[in-house]
Amino acid sequence: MFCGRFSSFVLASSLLAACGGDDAPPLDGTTTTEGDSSTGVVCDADLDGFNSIECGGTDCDDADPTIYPEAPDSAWQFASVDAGLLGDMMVTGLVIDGAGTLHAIYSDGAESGPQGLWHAVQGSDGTWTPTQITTAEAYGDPSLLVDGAGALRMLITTGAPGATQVQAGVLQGGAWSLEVVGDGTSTAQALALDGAGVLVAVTATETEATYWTHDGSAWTPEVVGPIANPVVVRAPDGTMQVVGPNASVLQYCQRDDDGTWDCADVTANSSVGAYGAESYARHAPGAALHLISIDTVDTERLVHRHLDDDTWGLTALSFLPSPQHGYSVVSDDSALHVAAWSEPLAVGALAYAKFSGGDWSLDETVIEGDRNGWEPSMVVDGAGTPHVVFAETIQDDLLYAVRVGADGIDQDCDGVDN
Ligand SMILES: [Ca+2]
Ligand SMILES: [Ca+2]
Ligand SMILES: [Ca+2]
Ligand SMILES: [Ca+2]
Repeated sequence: MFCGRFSSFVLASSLLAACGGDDAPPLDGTTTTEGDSSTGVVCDADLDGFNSIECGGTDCDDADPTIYPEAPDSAWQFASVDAGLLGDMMVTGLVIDGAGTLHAIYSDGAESGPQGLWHAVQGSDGTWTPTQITTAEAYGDPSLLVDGAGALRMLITTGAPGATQVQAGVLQGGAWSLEVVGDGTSTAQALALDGAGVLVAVTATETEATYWTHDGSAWTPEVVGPIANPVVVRAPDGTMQVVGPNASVLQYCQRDDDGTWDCADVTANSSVGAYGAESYARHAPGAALHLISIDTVDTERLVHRHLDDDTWGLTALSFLPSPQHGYSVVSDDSALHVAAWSEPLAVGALAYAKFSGGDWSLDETVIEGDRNGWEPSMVVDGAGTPHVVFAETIQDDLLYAVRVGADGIDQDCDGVDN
């Protein structure tokens, strides 16, 4: 993969020969600005290590050594959000506010003793400033949104396993306040705004999901059904839906106008794996309901289901790593975006994929090798650019990544600038 990435001054004939393939020197093997001795054509005038198309190579004759067939056309750029405090139990959340500012919520993941809950804000220069909110015995995945008044809201699980509670937080006047929503063994699942813009939340025990409506001062519960680890979705017509596993069957529930819930199976057989809990559901693109979940029909894998004309289509996302858990799905008006990481720790990679125009049109690695990407949380801004925060547990850092897209240059010579 490093062929062609050497600076021109280190290009030697031995390196070029090792690169081979499409860009092996054509004709008599000469690849220099001096031209080919049999034709007089200059095959690699820009000395990027790739011969021009005219010489049978794949370089786009750009006269630029930084533009060549293996150059990354779009690149992920990284920044540290908070270095040096991560533990193996950390969780993350990410949201973008009305001013376009990114906010990350995360725990420090300490395995013993209290964990810290943190809020980091990205400044206009791209750097992040963390502030500790509070501490608790442990934290579960935070759900974040910006409400109709522009306030940052959080739903999070606190407490040790077996004695958890769900807390809701709001950032007002620069300070966070937290209140208990569900006590006992409840865990936080998701925050959402309903069709009328009212703040709602879904929590769950191991056997039952509860839907909560916030009237501005108090939370009112409704039982949804025997669903563990649900997600909540607002349909285009404002109807609220909850999806999650009932035992090993994935179920899909809709809220009627009178506040009752009707549930039906998504999967007719047992195919939701132990981590089907990680299912996510979104309405995008268009009006179809799309689910991304972990399924174990053949082997543990991420799958994409989409409800079209009362039939669930199914696509295995074999181009993404099979995560044990930990992936993030978001949508905008035109696309679904997935960030997923894979085990094992030492070689785990973070990957990104995009569904648009009826296809998974893009899949690529965000980070791999000597750095990994656990517990990703993603948002997509108004320009369709994905932003991700994740735990990098090899060098011990909470990292932020953004995909820098079209820049007017077709770096990889495939005819498309993206
Ligand atoms: Ca060239
Ligand atoms: Ca070139
Ligand atoms: Ca390109
Ligand atoms: Ca480009």
